[in-house]
Amino acid sequence: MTQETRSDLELLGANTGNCLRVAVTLEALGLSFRRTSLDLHQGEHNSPRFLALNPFGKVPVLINRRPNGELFILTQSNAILLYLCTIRPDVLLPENDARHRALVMERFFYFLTDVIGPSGDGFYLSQNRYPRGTELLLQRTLDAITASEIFFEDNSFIAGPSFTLADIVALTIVNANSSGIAWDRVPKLRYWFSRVMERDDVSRGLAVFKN
Ligand SMILES: N[C@@H](CCC(=O)N[C@@H](CS)C(=O)NCC(=O)O)C(=O)O
Repeated sequence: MTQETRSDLELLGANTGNCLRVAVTLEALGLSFRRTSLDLHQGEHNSPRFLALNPFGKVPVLINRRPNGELFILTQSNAILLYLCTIRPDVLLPENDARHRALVMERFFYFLTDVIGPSGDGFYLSQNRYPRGTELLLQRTLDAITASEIFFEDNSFIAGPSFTLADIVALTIVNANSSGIAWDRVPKLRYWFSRVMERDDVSRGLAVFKN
């Protein structure tokens, strides 16, 4: 494991979508954190030291060291995102505008369940050599990305006029599938993607686990 920079927050992970969502969120919230990079190919996520943190043997893991030395550990990427938003409220998730918050959650869950879900299952089938299933789930992922074109008003973000958690969830999976997207069919998505990928916090977050 490679460790960098001291802080009360430590993110253990690798260069995968579930970890990058968290890394971009930490950067977008302006939270300093220590990165611990695990080599999944070397099985570092199955070491006794890591399994003591997350018995499921999966990344990401967030460790929050409290001032009294107590450790608070979270092991699900999307729970980590929501927890981080409570540390810096109203930056990526609206606090007081119930309808805007609901819209952010609607699109946050759209990308998690309708895009990232099939994408993850397709990856699993590809690893287990089911080419037809892999192909079908990739197409389902790309179709759901294409359908997200309806979320955009002119110059807007995924869930309204500001950059939110929904944009972070969307941009990591759109980025991972960018070569398969028929960009000429989704001009609003294309314009949004070019703008979010130019953001410094997004660039820093996407680079966190590039060794
Ligand atoms: N539901 C979990 C999934 C975590 C997950 O599947 N992590 C992958 C990397 S993206 C992993 O650790 N894979 C290693 C393995 O399963 O052996 C989350 O969202 O955090």
